[in-house]
Amino acid sequence: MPDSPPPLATYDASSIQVLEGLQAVRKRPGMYIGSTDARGLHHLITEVVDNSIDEVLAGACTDISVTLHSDGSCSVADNGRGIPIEEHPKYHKPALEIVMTILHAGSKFDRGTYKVSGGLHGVGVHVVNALSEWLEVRVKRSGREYYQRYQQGAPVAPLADVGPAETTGTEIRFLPDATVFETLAFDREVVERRLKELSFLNPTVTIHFRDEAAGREASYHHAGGISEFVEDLNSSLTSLFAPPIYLHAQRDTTDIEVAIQYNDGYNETTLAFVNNIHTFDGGTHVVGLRAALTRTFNDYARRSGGLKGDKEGLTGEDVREGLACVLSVKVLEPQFEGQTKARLGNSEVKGQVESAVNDKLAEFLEEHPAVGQTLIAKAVRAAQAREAARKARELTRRKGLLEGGGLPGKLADCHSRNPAECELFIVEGDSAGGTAKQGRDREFQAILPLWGKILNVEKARLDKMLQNDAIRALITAIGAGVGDEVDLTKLRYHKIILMTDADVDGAHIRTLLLTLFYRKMNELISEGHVYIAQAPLYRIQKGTRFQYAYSDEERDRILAEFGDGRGVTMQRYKGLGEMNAEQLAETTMRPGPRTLLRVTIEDAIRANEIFKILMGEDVEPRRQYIQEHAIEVTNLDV
Ligand code: 0RA
Repeated sequence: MPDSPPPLATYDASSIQVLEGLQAVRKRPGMYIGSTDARGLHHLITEVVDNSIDEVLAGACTDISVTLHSDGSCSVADNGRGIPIEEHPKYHKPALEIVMTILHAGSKFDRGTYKVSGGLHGVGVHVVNALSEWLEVRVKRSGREYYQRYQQGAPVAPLADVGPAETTGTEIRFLPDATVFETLAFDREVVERRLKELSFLNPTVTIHFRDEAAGREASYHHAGGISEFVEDLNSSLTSLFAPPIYLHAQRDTTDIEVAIQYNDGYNETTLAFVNNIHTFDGGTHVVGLRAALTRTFNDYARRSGGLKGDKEGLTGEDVREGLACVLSVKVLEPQFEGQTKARLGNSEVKGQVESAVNDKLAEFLEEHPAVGQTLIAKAVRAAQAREAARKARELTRRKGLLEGGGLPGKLADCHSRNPAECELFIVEGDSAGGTAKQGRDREFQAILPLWGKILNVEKARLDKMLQNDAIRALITAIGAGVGDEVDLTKLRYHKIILMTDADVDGAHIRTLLLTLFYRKMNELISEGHVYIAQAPLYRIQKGTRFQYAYSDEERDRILAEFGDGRGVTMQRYKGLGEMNAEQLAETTMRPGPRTLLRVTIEDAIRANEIFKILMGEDVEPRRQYIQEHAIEVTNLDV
C-alpha cells in the first residue's frame, strides 16, 4: 500500500502526529473497521451516517441524505449543527481538521450523547478519511460555508471559507481507497437495509437515499419507531393483536425500549440493537429480555388460571413461538464481543433489561387481559406441541429407526473422533452422495446425502420440517441438538459444509437449511461452523490444458486467455453429479485447492427473509420476489 507523504504545508509536531495516526489506520485497517472486504467497505458509510445520527440524538438534525454517486464515491449530508470549525485550543487548527484527521471527540467538542465504543463503531470519521482515496467535507455553520479536501487522509489545502450559508449542516463525500479494499462496489440493498433500520430506530429523522447509477431514490421515515418496526416484521404474517406492545424504561444509565407483537406463526424474530448498532449475535440484553418474557408469562399464566399450579411451566421456546420483537437499548459504555463484535458483553445490562421488562410487561398484561389470555393460550398450545414432539422422538428412538449407535444410516461418517478436524458435507440425493463419498478423505470428511422431498414439506413450516426424516438425520449427525437445547460441546463436526447443486433446487435447499440453522441452531452460525462449498460452474479445455471457472466472469476471463474459437470446449456443470469423484474432490472438497465460504449471521438473516417470502401465505410478496430475482434464478437454471 503506497504511503507517500501527504502534502502538508508545514511539518510541525501536530502534523507529525496526524501522519502517524493516519499511517496506523492504513497499516491495520482491520483493527478499525473489522475487515477490508465488502463488510468493511460498507462500514465506512455506517461510520459517517452514525455521526449524523448522533446529531439526531442530540435533537439537532432532522434530515440525512445518503447518495451513491456514479463515480463510486458516497456522500452523507445532514442538517445538523455542522462540525465545529473554530480553532482547536491544543492543535491550533480548525476543530474540523482535527476531527477529520485525529480525534472523533475532543472534550470541548464532545456532543454528550451515548457514545459507541468497544466495537467497530464510533472509531471516528478520521478512519474513513484515512481509508479514502479522497474525501471532501462541506460545513455550513455560523452563516458561512467551509470546504476542505483530503487525500488518503491528509489535507491538500487549509480549510477554506467558500461563501455565505443560510442553513447549517455537514456533508462528507468520500471515495474508498482501491489500494485498501478488496472490493469497491457498494451494494445498494445492504445500504438501504441499514438506512431503513436506522429510520425505525430514530423516529424523528427522515433519511433520503439515492443511487445515481441505478436512478433509484427512496425516503425512510417511521414516526412509529420500533413499534412500526415490528409491524414491518409481521407484515407478511397475521398478527394476534394490534398495536404492538411498547415498553420504555430507564434503569441506571441504561435506556431500554421494547416493541412486541405476536403472529400466528411458529417462529421467533428478535432484532436487538445497542446504541443503534444491530447486535446480530445477541448478548446480555437479549438474555435479560428472554428471562423476563419467560418469567412474566409464567407468573401471569398461573395468576390468571391459564396454567394449573401442578403443571410444569412454560419454557422460553413456548413463550417465544410467533414472537416478533425489537429491543433497542442505549448503554453508556458498551462492550462488544465475539468474532464480528456483534454481541453485547456488559453483564449489568442483563439485570437492567430483565427488571424493566418484568415490570412493564406485567403491568401491560394486567391492563390488557384480552391480549394476555390470547398469548397464554398460544404458549400453552406450544407447550403441548413440544411435549407431543418429545414423546414422538422418544418413540422413534425406541423403535430403533435410527441405526448404528444412534447415528443415521445414510451418514457416511469419518474415522476421526476429533470434532475440531472433522467436516460434514451435506449433499442432495444419493447420486451426488455417492460421488462425494468416493472423493472424500474418509479420515476427517463425512457425507450425509439428504433424501426425499425435503423441499415441499407442505409449505415447509419449520416445525414440520423437524418431523422430516432427512432433517432429523441431519440434526442427529451434527449432534449438538436443536432449539433451546443446543450444546456446541456435543458438536461432532466443526465444519458443516453445504454442497448443493448450482440450480434452483440447490438454491432452495440452501435457503431452507440456512433458515433452519439460523432459527433452530443459531449458535452453529454465530460461532462460524457453517460453510458453503464452492463448486465450479464450468470446465474449459483446450488441447490438454484445462481450467475450472467458478463464476461467469471467471469463465469469460479464461475463454479470453485460451483464445476464442477452435479447439476450445466448455462443459457446464448443472449439478455435482456431472463431475467424477476426483474432479469433485480436487475442485470443491479437498482443503488447499477448494474455497469455502463461511456463512455469516447476515447471510442467514437474508436466507430467512427469502424463506419467509417463498414459503409464506402471501402470494404478492412471493410473486414480487420471484420477478425481481428472475434474472438470477434463470441464470442459475440454464
Ligand atoms: C462535534 C461537536 C458538535 C457537532 C459535531 C461534532 C458534528 C459532527 C458531525 C459529523 C457528521 N455530521 C456532524 N454534525 C456535527 C456540536 C457543535 C455545536 O455544539 O455547535
